[in-house]
Amino acid sequence: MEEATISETQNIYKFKITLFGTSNVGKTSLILRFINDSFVNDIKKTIGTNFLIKDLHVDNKNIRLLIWDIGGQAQFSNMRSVYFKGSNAAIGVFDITSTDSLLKIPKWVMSIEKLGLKIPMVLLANKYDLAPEQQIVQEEDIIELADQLSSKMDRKIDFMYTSALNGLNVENVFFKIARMCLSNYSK
Ligand SMILES: Nc1nc2c(ncn2[C@@H]2O[C@H](COP(=O)(O)OP(=O)(O)O)[C@@H](O)[C@H]2O)c(=O)[nH]1
Ligand SMILES: [Mg+2]
Repeated sequence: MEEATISETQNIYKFKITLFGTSNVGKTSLILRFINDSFVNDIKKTIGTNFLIKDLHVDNKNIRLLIWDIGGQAQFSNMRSVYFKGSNAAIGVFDITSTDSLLKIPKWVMSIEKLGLKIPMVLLANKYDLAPEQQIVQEEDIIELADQLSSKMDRKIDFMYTSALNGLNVENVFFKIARMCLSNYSK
């Protein structure tokens, strides 16, 4: 007799995770790093919206993350409600070499909030593999923004340094988000 797979015998928690942030910050690369443990140097600009699936085992629970990668259209604010609909968590990404990419984050957070989504959020300071002199966004500015958003949103919004290139913190981020979704779910 064949053994039943875990999915047949146990509950799977399904969580939709949406990534947001301006283009070129590394959203697609972070997802590919997490899903395939790979880095592609020349990925084409994400067209449309795609999602990828990753199954995790967290705190003895089976979790399926549906990770949504934003495409060109969702950069337009009128498309965002479609993109964020039903999200259980959101990950905001900026690039430590681009102040503009950090400054774009609050707009996104506000548009998620406007949709009435009280979901967990994490900010990622990506491309941390680059040489320190290439880091233009200062840590104190990141902390200040995260604090401002936290008080506005009335929940803690943390940030983490990541690199899709060398994998720094990539797994940690998704496991952290999965845990946040779980604890939100069981409330
Ligand atoms: N050095 C470095 N480059 C990265 C990293 N993540 C992405 N990139 C590069 O940044 C560019 C934009 O990445 P992409 O994933 O397409 O960004 P997206 O537009 O936010 O999806 C590409 O040339 C990637 O190779 C990273 O962590 N470190
Ligand atoms: Mg992309």
